[in-house]
Amino acid sequence: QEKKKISYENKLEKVEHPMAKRLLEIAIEKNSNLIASADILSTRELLDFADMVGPHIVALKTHIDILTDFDADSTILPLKDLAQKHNFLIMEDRKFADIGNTQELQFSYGMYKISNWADLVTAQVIGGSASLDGFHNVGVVAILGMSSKGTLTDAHYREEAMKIIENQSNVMACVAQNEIPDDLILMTPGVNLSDAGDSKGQQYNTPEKVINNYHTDFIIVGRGIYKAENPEQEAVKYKMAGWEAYKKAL
Ligand code: 5IU
Repeated sequence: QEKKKISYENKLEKVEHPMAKRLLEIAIEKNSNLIASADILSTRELLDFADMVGPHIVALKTHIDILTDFDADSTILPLKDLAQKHNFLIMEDRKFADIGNTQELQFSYGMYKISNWADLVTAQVIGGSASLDGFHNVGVVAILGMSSKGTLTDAHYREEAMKIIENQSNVMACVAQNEIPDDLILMTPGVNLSDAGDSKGQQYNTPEKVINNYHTDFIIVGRGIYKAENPEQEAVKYKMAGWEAYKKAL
């Protein structure tokens, strides 16, 4: 490996977005580059999970619309408390993919009112740069490439997507399965220590592989942690694997 990975400290000097700074500061403080994906169906289990893994993660990634019992007071208020208690950001993996006006409505209205509580939101860039203009007081995590088999995010798509990402000041990070320029934060899902994939197109790599090969800043781990018999122990394992790989890649 010739090129070395840039450190979180150095990246902190390059990023502009306040949410990017906060995320990097948490990583440095906690010695963690782990984002736990909580693809969990009930509020009780989501909160228990957040409390268990909270000390070990930089962000909790939610799919708030899969909760069967969502309620702003009993889901969001305690979740925000846990985020503060354990110092992690909340990243709603909404994957906005519409025109700007519709995305703005989806962001602030309906039953989830994402703009009230999310620190980060994911968005496709398929609608073009101006479609992302309406995301205020939040960090947009733009999707550059997907981990699933047969994804349409080929090299040409990614090249055009990167032009949007680099020129859109609301974007604070991107999600991809490849290396990106040093002045952006990279997050990589499709990370698992034991499985190679699932039967629905997901493809996995180890933390070491994505950090070493793509220089990813943050690994996103779902089933590897929340399906484990002891999610807290497993979160520690991924956190340590991620941090060791980071230090080795520097
Ligand atoms: N996710 C991916 N791949 C992607 C994108 C998002 O897996 O390319 I963009 C999401 C889907 C799920 C989590 O919420 O990340 C991964 O979960 P598992 O680790 O359980 O596969």
